[in-house]
Amino acid sequence: MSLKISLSSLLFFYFVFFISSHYKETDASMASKNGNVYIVYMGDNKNNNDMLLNSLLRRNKNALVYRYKNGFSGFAARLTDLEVRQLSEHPGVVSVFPDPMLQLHTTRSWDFLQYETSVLIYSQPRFNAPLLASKGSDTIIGILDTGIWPESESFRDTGMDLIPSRWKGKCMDGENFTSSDCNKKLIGARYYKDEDSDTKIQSARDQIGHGTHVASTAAGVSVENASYYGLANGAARGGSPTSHIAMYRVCFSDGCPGSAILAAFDDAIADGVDLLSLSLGASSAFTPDFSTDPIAIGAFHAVQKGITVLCSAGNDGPSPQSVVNVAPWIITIAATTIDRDLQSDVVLGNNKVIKGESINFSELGNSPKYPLISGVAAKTKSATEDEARNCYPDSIDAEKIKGKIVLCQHPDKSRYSMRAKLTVVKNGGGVGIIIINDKTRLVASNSGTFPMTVITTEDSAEILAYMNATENSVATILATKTVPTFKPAPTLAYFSARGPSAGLNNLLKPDIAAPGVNILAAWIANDKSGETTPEGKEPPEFNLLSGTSMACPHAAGIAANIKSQNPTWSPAAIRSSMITTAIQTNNLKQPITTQTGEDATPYDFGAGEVSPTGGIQPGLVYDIDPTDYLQFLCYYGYDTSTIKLIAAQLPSGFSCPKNSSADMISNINYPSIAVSINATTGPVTVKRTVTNVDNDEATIYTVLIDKPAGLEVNVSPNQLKFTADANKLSYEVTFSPPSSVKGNMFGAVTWTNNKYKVRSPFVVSLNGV
Ligand SMILES: *[C@@H]1O[C@H](CO)[C@@H](O)[C@H](O)[C@H]1NC(C)=O
Ligand SMILES: *[C@@H]1O[C@H](CO)[C@@H](O)[C@H](O)[C@H]1NC(C)=O
Ligand SMILES: *[C@@H]1O[C@H](CO)[C@@H](O)[C@H](O)[C@H]1NC(C)=O
Ligand SMILES: *[C@@H]1O[C@H](CO)[C@@H](O)[C@H](O)[C@H]1NC(C)=O
Ligand SMILES: *[C@@H]1O[C@H](CO)[C@@H](O)[C@H](O)[C@H]1NC(C)=O
Ligand SMILES: CC(=O)N[C@H]1CO[C@H](CO)[C@@H](O)[C@@H]1O
Repeated sequence: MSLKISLSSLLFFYFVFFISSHYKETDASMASKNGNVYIVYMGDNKNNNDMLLNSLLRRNKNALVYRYKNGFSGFAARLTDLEVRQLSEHPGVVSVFPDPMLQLHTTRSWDFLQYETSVLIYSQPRFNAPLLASKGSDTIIGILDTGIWPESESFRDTGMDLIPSRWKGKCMDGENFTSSDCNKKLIGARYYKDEDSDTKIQSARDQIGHGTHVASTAAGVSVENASYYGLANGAARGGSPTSHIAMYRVCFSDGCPGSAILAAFDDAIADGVDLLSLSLGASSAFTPDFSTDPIAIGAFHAVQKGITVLCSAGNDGPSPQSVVNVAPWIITIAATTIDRDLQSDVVLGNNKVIKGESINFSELGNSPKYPLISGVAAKTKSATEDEARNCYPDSIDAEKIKGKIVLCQHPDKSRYSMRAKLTVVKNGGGVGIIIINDKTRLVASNSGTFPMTVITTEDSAEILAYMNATENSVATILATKTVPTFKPAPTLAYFSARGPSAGLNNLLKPDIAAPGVNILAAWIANDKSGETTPEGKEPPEFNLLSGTSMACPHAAGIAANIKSQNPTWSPAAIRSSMITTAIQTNNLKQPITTQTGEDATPYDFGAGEVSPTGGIQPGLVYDIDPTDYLQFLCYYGYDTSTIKLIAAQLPSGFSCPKNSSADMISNINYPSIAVSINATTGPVTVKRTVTNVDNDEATIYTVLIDKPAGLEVNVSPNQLKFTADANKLSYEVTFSPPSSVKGNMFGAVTWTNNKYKVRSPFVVSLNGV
């Protein structure tokens, strides 16, 4: 792993932030791609900005890349090592760090691609589920992504409200994009330059498709009869079809520079967006400190100004501690499957049908007439059995697989991708490939024109037994079909990043899960890439994609609906209403499970699957004042003087408690609870405050505790009596750990009156003795 930033700047990071343990050395994905571009972050400190910048520009007038001055203060510039050192030591500067390159959170590789439509499929009957106003939503969702394809049907503005008068944003002219491409649906489009390349299109026009897909998932209007070449056919519509969209193009084919992300936050705050949705982030291998993470910095200032920020949790699951975008001011979104399966079955010569998953354009037909062979039976002399079983390049004898369907293992940590294996079989003259992999079974992979399907290990036993028992075993791979009422759903997508967050045991992340597998949404109209447009076909208007990238805009659409019905609510109140109304059961009325079939825990899906409408009337909310996040920074390890730079308008007399420690993070008024207990330290008590947001003035809530055996949980008081004068009440939860137990214990504290259920998941992690 290369260490691209200078030693002096590293020393500086240690020196200023006192949190060296959270600062891991640069990972390749975070190393500055823009050569010597650095971000100089100056918090809320407006005045010093001009002075520092002017003296820098006197030295080198081409140094400046971006200047930040609306939402927060600072700049991105080309700097020498000496300048980095000097700026770092300047009293008005919070941090100086190399411009990182962040990545989109679509599927990690071609290994899992793309489907679906309506968000509102897990709607469970709730007490008094409110009807959404069909008109009148004034909400503006800002999206930081790859740009947008304005001609897509999803962005028609028929029936849309006028552009809100408070909107101050722009629809920037650029290459192949003019201000007339905006309308009452797409009200803003900005783009940021790609420092590295002159050849890429300089405009908000999407060249990749991701931004178009995400924007239509958040707020696209309903388009009838949408499909991906006939698959997943139905009406495609966004989570909040009445909301306006503002696109900020910050990503390019090689990623999303942190300097551009900050420029977009800076603009969006001034433009007047209500929410921001980001389907991108750093790799989980790199855990940036909050003051060197462009998303954490930008989101912090947005939230201070009342803008709700939602981010994808990342696709590095299912390993623990893979979740990213974990700042407490961000709503962090995990991904689940939906109740539609893209099924591509294998039919054996004995007419047995094995269920598989993929998107295929094959023409093998229904008759099982193609000889079956396993990779290992087609081994070349030089290859090992294991390599051949896995269909690695150079391990398969082309003579042996000609005209046959080849069975290939694909363990989770396979050295080669599914695509590489497909190529091996295709180039060797095979007619189809059956891949054995348990995790990807529910996430459709697009195999283009070559027949492919993915089956589970359990199902593969049947094929192997048939092959073993039959001299001339044969099979076919059937056309992909959409199974519309697949059960169980939702389940956690295997790629969805998991908690706990590294170095932050006292805050539960991810917050909530939303549909992110096989999502059907708008696409760019000129995509000729083989991955999306099979040979000989016209590009599709809609595409199927998977990733927490697809889950985040679903949640953003729902958050926008909550905001439009409750315009005065803070970002924390919006998050609280989503978390406390989340759903934990699937369409079999069983607990939602993970890819392994085990019950999902809060480390997998936070509070559960987001409810499409429940959050509009949650009963109670756990609110957080923006200044409470400054307390968080104290507990996390920042000192008072750094916090003074980050937030200029501190409450008078603000200072970090002398005994600030990570344990105190558990006491932030978060709608979920995470405590980390050392069994020898005894019981731990956390405090929460709830606000009654229902119209009913007097009401009594009582507590229900769902706890695992062995853990003692006491809530005091166990009744909350709200009146017209007392709409804000506090309670305490005490967790008494069992002796000599290690690991995590999960449960929930639920407040209920006869109308609402307000549920907070908790996790107690026991260090043991
Ligand atoms: C430019 O926009 C038109 C649609 O107005 C589209 O057909 C064309 O492919 C676009 N070109 C690029 C390079 O995006
Ligand atoms: C729906 O789309 C398919 C092809 O995608 C087309 O054949 C069919 O005519 C369309 N139906 C309607 C009602 O537009
Ligand atoms: C194949 O069949 C033989 C005998 O019928 C049996 O001993 C062997 O275990 C079978 N192998 C597999 C992989 O099913
Ligand atoms: C920290 O100190 C404050 C008084 O300044 C006290 O109220 C609080 O209980 C202490 N917290 C811890 C965790 O020691
Ligand atoms: C638990 O706390 C005790 C006393 O504070 C300390 O000696 C011990 O090392 C701690 N154990 C762990 C696993 O943190
Ligand atoms: C989506 C799609 O085109 N699926 C195709 C899969 O393969 C069969 C033939 O085996 C086609 O009929 C389907 O159209």
